Amino acid sequence: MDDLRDKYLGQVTAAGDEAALEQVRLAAIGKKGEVALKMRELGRMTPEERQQVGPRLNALKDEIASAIAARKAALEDAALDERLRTEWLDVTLPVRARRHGTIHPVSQVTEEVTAIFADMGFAVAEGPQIETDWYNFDALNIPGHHPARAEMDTFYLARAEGDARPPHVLRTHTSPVQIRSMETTGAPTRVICPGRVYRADYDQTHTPMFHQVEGMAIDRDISMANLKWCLEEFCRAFFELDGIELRFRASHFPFTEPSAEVDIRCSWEGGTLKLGEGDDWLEILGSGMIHPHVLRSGGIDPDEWQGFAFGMGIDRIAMLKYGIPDLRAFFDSDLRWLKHYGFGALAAPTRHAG
Ligand code: 2NM
Repeated sequence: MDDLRDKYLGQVTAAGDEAALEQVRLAAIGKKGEVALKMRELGRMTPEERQQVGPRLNALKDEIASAIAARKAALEDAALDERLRTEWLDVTLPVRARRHGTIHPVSQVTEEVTAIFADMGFAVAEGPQIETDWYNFDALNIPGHHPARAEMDTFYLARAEGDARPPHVLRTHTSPVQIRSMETTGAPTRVICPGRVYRADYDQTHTPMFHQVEGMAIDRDISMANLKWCLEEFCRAFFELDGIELRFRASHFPFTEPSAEVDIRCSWEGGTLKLGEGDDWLEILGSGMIHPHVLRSGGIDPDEWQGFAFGMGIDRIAMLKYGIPDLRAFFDSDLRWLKHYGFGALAAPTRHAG
Protein backbone atom coordinates (compact mmCIF):
# COMPACT_ATOMS: atom_id res chain seq x y z
CA MET A 1 0.00 0.00 0.00
CA ASP A 2 2.80 2.44 0.87
CA ASP A 3 4.63 1.52 -2.35
CA LEU A 4 1.48 2.28 -4.35
CA ARG A 5 1.06 5.55 -2.54
CA ASP A 6 4.65 6.70 -3.12
CA LYS A 7 4.58 5.61 -6.76
CA TYR A 8 1.41 7.49 -7.70
CA LEU A 9 1.88 10.61 -5.62
CA GLY A 10 5.34 10.87 -7.22
CA GLN A 11 3.84 10.54 -10.69
CA VAL A 12 1.22 13.20 -9.87
CA THR A 13 3.92 15.65 -8.83
CA ALA A 14 5.96 14.84 -11.94
CA ALA A 15 3.02 15.26 -14.40
CA GLY A 16 3.93 18.30 -16.54
CA ASP A 17 0.52 18.88 -18.13
CA GLU A 18 -3.14 17.86 -17.91
CA ALA A 19 -2.78 15.00 -20.40
CA ALA A 20 0.01 13.39 -18.35
CA LEU A 21 -2.06 13.89 -15.20
CA GLU A 22 -5.01 12.12 -16.82
CA GLN A 23 -2.76 9.16 -17.66
CA VAL A 24 -1.76 8.94 -13.99
CA ARG A 25 -5.39 9.11 -12.90
CA LEU A 26 -6.41 6.25 -15.21
CA ALA A 27 -3.46 4.09 -14.14
CA ALA A 28 -4.05 4.70 -10.41
CA ILE A 29 -7.72 5.17 -9.66
CA GLY A 30 -9.46 4.60 -13.02
CA LYS A 31 -11.93 1.69 -13.39
CA LYS A 32 -9.08 -0.59 -14.47
CA GLY A 33 -6.44 1.20 -12.39
CA GLU A 34 -4.14 -0.42 -9.91
CA VAL A 35 -6.19 0.63 -6.86
CA ALA A 36 -9.36 -0.86 -8.41
CA LEU A 37 -7.52 -4.13 -9.02
CA LYS A 38 -6.49 -4.21 -5.37
CA MET A 39 -10.09 -3.56 -4.35
CA ARG A 40 -11.15 -6.58 -6.34
CA GLU A 41 -8.80 -8.69 -4.22
CA LEU A 42 -10.87 -7.78 -1.15
CA GLY A 43 -13.37 -10.49 -2.16
CA ARG A 44 -10.78 -13.21 -1.58
CA MET A 45 -9.84 -11.96 1.89
CA THR A 46 -11.12 -13.00 5.27
CA PRO A 47 -13.64 -10.59 6.81
CA GLU A 48 -10.99 -9.40 9.29
CA GLU A 49 -8.47 -8.67 6.59
CA ARG A 50 -11.16 -6.97 4.53
CA GLN A 51 -12.11 -4.69 7.44
CA GLN A 52 -8.50 -3.64 7.71
CA VAL A 53 -7.53 -3.28 4.06
CA GLY A 54 -10.82 -1.91 2.62
CA PRO A 55 -10.81 1.45 4.44
CA ARG A 56 -7.09 1.89 3.77
CA LEU A 57 -7.63 1.35 0.02
CA ASN A 58 -10.49 3.85 0.02
CA ALA A 59 -8.35 6.35 1.88
CA LEU A 60 -5.53 5.81 -0.63
CA LYS A 61 -7.93 6.35 -3.52
CA ASP A 62 -9.16 9.62 -1.94
CA GLU A 63 -5.63 10.78 -1.26
CA ILE A 64 -4.55 10.20 -4.87
CA ALA A 65 -7.72 11.91 -6.17
CA SER A 66 -7.05 15.00 -4.00
CA ALA A 67 -3.42 15.10 -5.11
CA ILE A 68 -4.54 14.98 -8.76
CA ALA A 69 -7.09 17.81 -8.20
CA ALA A 70 -4.47 19.94 -6.48
CA ARG A 71 -1.93 19.30 -9.24
CA LYS A 72 -4.55 20.10 -11.88
CA ALA A 73 -5.34 23.45 -10.25
CA ALA A 74 -1.63 24.25 -10.04
CA LEU A 75 -1.14 23.42 -13.74
CA GLU A 76 -4.10 25.65 -14.68
CA ASP A 77 -2.72 28.52 -12.60
CA ALA A 78 0.66 28.13 -14.25
CA ALA A 79 -0.95 28.13 -17.73
CA LEU A 80 -2.89 31.30 -16.92
CA ASP A 81 0.23 32.97 -15.55
CA GLU A 82 2.06 32.12 -18.73
CA ARG A 83 -0.73 33.64 -20.88
CA LEU A 84 -0.82 36.77 -18.77
CA ARG A 85 2.95 37.04 -19.10
CA THR A 86 3.00 36.66 -22.91
CA GLU A 87 -0.36 37.99 -24.16
CA TRP A 88 -0.23 41.69 -23.51
CA LEU A 89 -0.86 44.89 -25.39
CA ASP A 90 0.49 48.32 -24.55
CA VAL A 91 -2.60 50.48 -24.98
CA THR A 92 -0.51 53.62 -24.43
CA LEU A 93 1.35 53.12 -27.73
CA PRO A 94 0.45 55.58 -30.54
CA VAL A 95 -2.04 54.24 -33.13
CA ARG A 96 -0.71 53.00 -36.47
CA ALA A 97 -0.09 55.53 -39.20
CA ARG A 98 -3.23 56.09 -41.39
CA ARG A 99 -3.18 53.47 -44.07
CA HIS A 100 -6.84 53.50 -45.12
CA GLY A 101 -8.22 55.37 -48.10
CA THR A 102 -10.67 58.25 -48.40
CA ILE A 103 -14.11 58.75 -49.89
CA HIS A 104 -13.79 60.33 -53.35
CA PRO A 105 -15.53 63.72 -53.68
CA VAL A 106 -17.78 62.24 -56.40
CA SER A 107 -18.98 59.54 -53.97
CA GLN A 108 -19.39 62.04 -51.15
CA VAL A 109 -21.41 64.47 -53.27
CA THR A 110 -23.54 61.65 -54.71
CA GLU A 111 -24.37 60.66 -51.13
CA GLU A 112 -25.17 64.26 -50.22
CA VAL A 113 -27.44 64.79 -53.23
CA THR A 114 -29.16 61.46 -52.62
CA ALA A 115 -29.78 62.30 -48.96
CA ILE A 116 -31.35 65.67 -49.81
CA PHE A 117 -33.69 64.27 -52.46
CA ALA A 118 -34.51 61.29 -50.24
CA ASP A 119 -35.72 63.85 -47.70
CA MET A 120 -38.10 65.15 -50.37
CA GLY A 121 -39.46 61.68 -51.12
CA PHE A 122 -37.37 60.74 -54.16
CA ALA A 123 -36.28 57.14 -54.65
CA VAL A 124 -32.95 56.26 -56.30
CA ALA A 125 -32.73 54.26 -59.54
CA GLU A 126 -29.76 52.91 -61.44
CA GLY A 127 -29.45 51.40 -64.91
CA PRO A 128 -27.00 50.07 -67.50
CA GLN A 129 -24.11 52.19 -68.76
CA ILE A 130 -24.28 50.48 -72.15
CA GLU A 131 -27.63 51.47 -73.64
CA THR A 132 -29.64 50.87 -76.75
CA ASP A 133 -30.13 53.62 -79.27
CA TRP A 134 -33.81 53.64 -78.27
CA TYR A 135 -33.35 54.32 -74.54
CA ASN A 136 -30.54 56.83 -74.98
CA PHE A 137 -32.09 58.80 -77.87
CA ASP A 138 -35.46 57.94 -79.46
CA ALA A 139 -37.34 57.51 -76.19
CA LEU A 140 -36.07 60.93 -75.15
CA ASN A 141 -37.50 62.60 -78.23
CA ILE A 142 -34.15 62.65 -80.02
CA PRO A 143 -34.88 60.97 -83.40
CA GLY A 144 -32.19 59.72 -85.79
CA HIS A 145 -31.80 62.93 -87.74
CA HIS A 146 -31.80 65.20 -84.67
CA PRO A 147 -28.73 67.47 -84.36
CA ALA A 148 -28.52 66.63 -80.62
CA ARG A 149 -27.21 63.20 -81.61
CA ALA A 150 -24.21 64.73 -83.34
CA GLU A 151 -23.69 67.28 -80.56
CA MET A 152 -23.61 64.58 -77.91
CA ASP A 153 -20.20 63.17 -78.98
CA THR A 154 -21.56 59.68 -78.46
CA PHE A 155 -19.34 56.62 -78.01
CA TYR A 156 -20.74 53.83 -80.21
CA LEU A 157 -20.05 50.16 -79.59
CA ALA A 158 -18.95 47.95 -82.47
CA ARG A 159 -21.73 45.91 -84.08
CA ALA A 160 -21.46 42.23 -84.85
CA GLU A 161 -20.84 41.71 -88.57
CA GLY A 162 -24.11 41.71 -90.51
CA ASP A 163 -26.14 43.09 -87.59
CA ALA A 164 -28.41 45.70 -89.12
CA ARG A 165 -29.67 47.08 -85.80
CA PRO A 166 -28.39 50.45 -84.60
CA PRO A 167 -25.27 50.05 -82.44
CA HIS A 168 -25.38 50.19 -78.66
CA VAL A 169 -23.96 53.34 -77.09
CA LEU A 170 -22.30 54.36 -73.86
CA ARG A 171 -25.12 56.36 -72.30
CA THR A 172 -24.59 60.10 -72.79
CA HIS A 173 -26.90 61.00 -69.87
CA THR A 174 -28.77 59.10 -67.15
CA SER A 175 -32.18 59.90 -68.68
CA PRO A 176 -32.48 56.35 -70.09
CA VAL A 177 -32.73 55.18 -66.46
CA GLN A 178 -35.73 57.47 -66.03
CA ILE A 179 -37.45 55.96 -69.08
CA ARG A 180 -36.80 52.46 -67.65
CA SER A 181 -38.10 53.67 -64.31
CA MET A 182 -41.30 55.04 -65.90
CA GLU A 183 -41.83 51.65 -67.53
CA THR A 184 -41.45 49.68 -64.32
CA THR A 185 -42.99 52.07 -61.78
CA GLY A 186 -45.53 54.03 -63.78
CA ALA A 187 -47.09 57.24 -62.44
CA PRO A 188 -47.13 58.90 -59.97
CA THR A 189 -43.40 58.68 -59.27
CA ARG A 190 -40.45 60.58 -57.86
CA VAL A 191 -36.96 59.31 -58.63
CA ILE A 192 -33.38 60.46 -59.03
CA CYS A 193 -30.79 58.69 -61.16
CA PRO A 194 -27.12 59.25 -60.30
CA GLY A 195 -24.36 57.61 -62.31
CA ARG A 196 -21.57 57.63 -64.85
CA VAL A 197 -22.13 59.01 -68.33
CA TYR A 198 -19.85 59.18 -71.37
CA ARG A 199 -19.14 61.72 -74.10
CA ALA A 200 -16.18 61.84 -76.48
CA ASP A 201 -14.86 65.17 -75.27
CA TYR A 202 -11.65 66.01 -73.42
CA ASP A 203 -10.36 69.45 -72.44
CA GLN A 204 -9.99 71.71 -69.37
CA THR A 205 -13.63 71.33 -68.39
CA HIS A 206 -14.64 68.00 -69.99
CA THR A 207 -13.67 64.39 -69.33
CA PRO A 208 -14.91 61.49 -71.50
CA MET A 209 -16.52 59.93 -68.42
CA PHE A 210 -18.28 62.12 -65.88
CA HIS A 211 -21.11 61.87 -63.37
CA GLN A 212 -24.65 63.12 -63.56
CA VAL A 213 -27.68 63.08 -61.40
CA GLU A 214 -31.03 63.51 -63.06
CA GLY A 215 -34.39 63.55 -61.36
CA MET A 216 -38.06 63.60 -62.19
CA ALA A 217 -41.40 63.95 -60.43
CA ILE A 218 -44.54 62.83 -62.21
CA ASP A 219 -48.07 63.35 -60.93
CA ARG A 220 -51.46 64.63 -62.11
CA ASP A 221 -50.77 68.30 -61.50
CA ILE A 222 -47.00 68.83 -61.33
CA SER A 223 -45.96 72.25 -62.61
CA MET A 224 -42.93 74.50 -63.13
CA ALA A 225 -43.73 75.96 -59.68
CA ASN A 226 -43.04 72.57 -58.10
CA LEU A 227 -39.82 72.36 -60.11
CA LYS A 228 -38.65 75.76 -58.89
CA TRP A 229 -39.40 75.00 -55.24
CA CYS A 230 -37.72 71.63 -55.42
CA LEU A 231 -34.51 72.91 -57.01
CA GLU A 232 -34.31 75.93 -54.69
CA GLU A 233 -34.75 73.65 -51.71
CA PHE A 234 -32.07 71.36 -53.07
CA CYS A 235 -29.54 74.16 -53.68
CA ARG A 236 -30.08 75.65 -50.21
CA ALA A 237 -29.49 72.28 -48.58
CA PHE A 238 -26.60 71.25 -50.81
CA PHE A 239 -24.59 74.48 -50.67
CA GLU A 240 -25.64 75.02 -47.03
CA LEU A 241 -26.66 78.61 -47.78
CA ASP A 242 -30.06 80.11 -46.97
CA GLY A 243 -29.44 83.16 -49.15
CA ILE A 244 -29.16 81.15 -52.35
CA GLU A 245 -30.87 82.76 -55.34
CA LEU A 246 -31.71 80.95 -58.56
CA ARG A 247 -32.52 82.31 -62.01
CA PHE A 248 -34.54 80.23 -64.44
CA ARG A 249 -33.54 81.09 -68.01
CA ALA A 250 -35.55 79.83 -70.97
CA SER A 251 -33.66 77.18 -72.93
CA HIS A 252 -34.19 74.15 -75.11
CA PHE A 253 -33.82 70.42 -74.60
CA PRO A 254 -35.46 67.80 -76.81
CA PHE A 255 -36.87 65.94 -73.78
CA THR A 256 -38.52 68.87 -71.99
CA GLU A 257 -41.02 71.55 -72.99
CA PRO A 258 -40.80 74.21 -71.73
CA SER A 259 -37.11 73.99 -70.74
CA ALA A 260 -35.08 76.16 -68.43
CA GLU A 261 -31.46 76.40 -67.49
CA VAL A 262 -30.86 77.29 -63.87
CA ASP A 263 -28.22 79.78 -62.77
CA ILE A 264 -27.10 80.51 -59.23
CA ARG A 265 -26.23 84.05 -58.06
CA CYS A 266 -22.53 84.44 -57.37
CA SER A 267 -19.62 86.87 -57.20
CA TRP A 268 -16.05 86.45 -58.45
CA GLU A 269 -14.63 89.25 -56.30
CA GLY A 270 -10.91 88.88 -55.70
CA GLY A 271 -10.81 85.91 -58.01
CA THR A 272 -12.66 83.64 -55.60
CA LEU A 273 -16.16 82.35 -56.20
CA LYS A 274 -18.83 83.19 -53.64
CA LEU A 275 -22.31 81.75 -54.03
CA GLY A 276 -25.45 83.57 -52.91
CA GLU A 277 -24.12 87.11 -53.42
CA GLY A 278 -22.82 89.41 -56.19
CA ASP A 279 -23.99 90.25 -59.70
CA ASP A 280 -22.82 87.22 -61.65
CA TRP A 281 -24.71 84.06 -62.51
CA LEU A 282 -23.31 80.56 -62.75
CA GLU A 283 -25.12 77.82 -64.65
CA ILE A 284 -25.60 74.70 -62.53
CA LEU A 285 -28.66 72.81 -63.80
CA GLY A 286 -30.86 71.99 -66.78
CA SER A 287 -34.55 71.39 -66.27
CA GLY A 288 -38.04 71.52 -67.68
CA MET A 289 -41.43 69.87 -67.99
CA ILE A 290 -41.10 66.36 -69.41
CA HIS A 291 -42.10 66.34 -73.09
CA PRO A 292 -45.35 64.42 -73.80
CA HIS A 293 -43.47 62.23 -76.31
CA VAL A 294 -41.05 61.21 -73.55
CA LEU A 295 -43.84 60.33 -71.11
CA ARG A 296 -45.46 58.23 -73.83
CA SER A 297 -42.13 56.45 -74.51
CA GLY A 298 -42.08 55.46 -70.85
CA GLY A 299 -45.63 54.11 -71.11
CA ILE A 300 -47.21 57.03 -69.25
CA ASP A 301 -50.30 58.79 -70.65
CA PRO A 302 -49.45 62.50 -71.10
CA ASP A 303 -53.16 63.41 -71.09
CA GLU A 304 -53.40 62.15 -67.53
CA TRP A 305 -49.94 62.86 -66.12
CA GLN A 306 -47.26 65.50 -66.29
CA GLY A 307 -43.92 65.95 -64.62
CA PHE A 308 -40.76 67.94 -64.24
CA ALA A 309 -37.22 66.73 -64.79
CA PHE A 310 -33.77 68.14 -64.19
CA GLY A 311 -30.15 67.17 -64.62
CA MET A 312 -26.79 68.33 -63.28
CA GLY A 313 -23.14 67.36 -63.30
CA ILE A 314 -22.00 65.83 -59.99
CA ASP A 315 -18.32 66.54 -60.66
CA ARG A 316 -19.14 70.16 -61.40
CA ILE A 317 -21.19 70.81 -58.26
CA ALA A 318 -18.51 68.98 -56.24
CA MET A 319 -15.92 71.45 -57.59
CA LEU A 320 -18.17 74.39 -56.70
CA LYS A 321 -18.98 73.21 -53.18
CA TYR A 322 -15.52 72.05 -52.17
CA GLY A 323 -13.36 74.51 -54.13
CA ILE A 324 -11.67 71.88 -56.29
CA PRO A 325 -10.03 73.72 -59.20
CA ASP A 326 -9.21 71.06 -61.82
CA LEU A 327 -11.80 68.64 -63.18
CA ARG A 328 -9.28 66.33 -64.81
CA ALA A 329 -7.54 65.66 -61.47
CA PHE A 330 -10.79 63.90 -60.39
CA PHE A 331 -9.84 60.86 -62.41
CA ASP A 332 -6.03 60.78 -62.08
CA SER A 333 -5.98 58.56 -58.96
CA ASP A 334 -3.22 60.73 -57.49
CA LEU A 335 -2.97 59.63 -53.84
CA ARG A 336 -1.96 63.11 -52.64
CA TRP A 337 -5.04 64.61 -54.35
CA LEU A 338 -7.28 61.91 -52.93
CA LYS A 339 -5.92 62.47 -49.43
CA HIS A 340 -6.38 66.23 -49.75
CA TYR A 341 -9.86 66.34 -51.30
CA GLY A 342 -11.15 62.97 -50.06
CA PHE A 343 -13.51 62.53 -47.12
CA GLY A 344 -13.20 60.37 -44.03
CA ALA A 345 -15.22 57.18 -44.16
CA LEU A 346 -17.27 58.32 -41.18
CA ALA A 347 -17.98 61.87 -42.40
CA ALA A 348 -21.75 61.88 -42.77
CA PRO A 349 -23.17 63.54 -45.85
CA THR A 350 -24.66 66.91 -44.96
CA ARG A 351 -28.32 66.91 -44.05
CA HIS A 352 -28.79 63.18 -43.95
CA ALA A 353 -32.39 62.03 -44.11
CA GLY A 354 -33.79 61.88 -40.61
C1 2NM B 1 -31.51 67.67 -68.11
C2 2NM B 1 -32.21 68.81 -68.40
C3 2NM B 1 -33.60 68.74 -68.56
C4 2NM B 1 -34.18 65.12 -68.02
C5 2NM B 1 -35.33 64.70 -68.64
C6 2NM B 1 -35.53 63.43 -68.22
C7 2NM B 1 -36.64 62.51 -68.55
F1 2NM B 1 -36.17 61.30 -68.80
F2 2NM B 1 -37.46 62.42 -67.53
F3 2NM B 1 -37.28 62.95 -69.58
N1 2NM B 1 -34.55 63.09 -67.42
N2 2NM B 1 -33.72 64.15 -67.29
C8 2NM B 1 -33.52 66.40 -68.12
C9 2NM B 1 -34.23 67.53 -68.42
C10 2NM B 1 -32.17 66.47 -67.96
O1 2NM B 1 -30.16 67.63 -67.94
C11 2NM B 1 -29.40 68.75 -68.19
